[in-house]
Amino acid sequence: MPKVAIVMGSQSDWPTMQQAALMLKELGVDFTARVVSAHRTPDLLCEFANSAAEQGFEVIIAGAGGAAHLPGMIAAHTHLPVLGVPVKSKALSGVDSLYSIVQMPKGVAVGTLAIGEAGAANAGLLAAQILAVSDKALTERIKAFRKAQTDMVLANQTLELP
Ligand code: RP5
Repeated sequence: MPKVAIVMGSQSDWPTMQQAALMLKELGVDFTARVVSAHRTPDLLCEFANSAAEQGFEVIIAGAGGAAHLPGMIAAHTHLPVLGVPVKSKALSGVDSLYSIVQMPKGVAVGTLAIGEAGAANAGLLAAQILAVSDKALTERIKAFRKAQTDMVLANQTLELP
């Protein structure tokens, strides 16, 4: 049973949210991904969030754009940690999504990542880091990922003028 659920408000969020999925795959963390819309499928949202812990999920990644209620509404229905990804919107470039997700009132927490693909990838990474607190093998895989990243930067110091 996967411990991470990736949910998003629309199919159109998948090009962004697949970065979370790719990161989890790279780190060897099982996940499920599905579309759950706060305003188009509100009953599904409640059903999913209310039963997420019973289903065995331990972390939820929720991405949405525009008036992005999804992460906050999911967090309102579950005690599981929710990581919110502001998807870049057409009208306001994701600043609307960011403000909608990040400004949670006191008492219900959403951990908000950066706008767009970097935020989605880091949501996957952070979900893995949360699970790694009680998973030594995953901790080692995350350390190896970080070391490979560091080694790549150190190995490429070529800074040529055109
Ligand atoms: C939000 O509205 C979704 O998360 C998406 O980012 C945005 C636009 O959705 P579509 O009109 O592309 O389905 O609910």
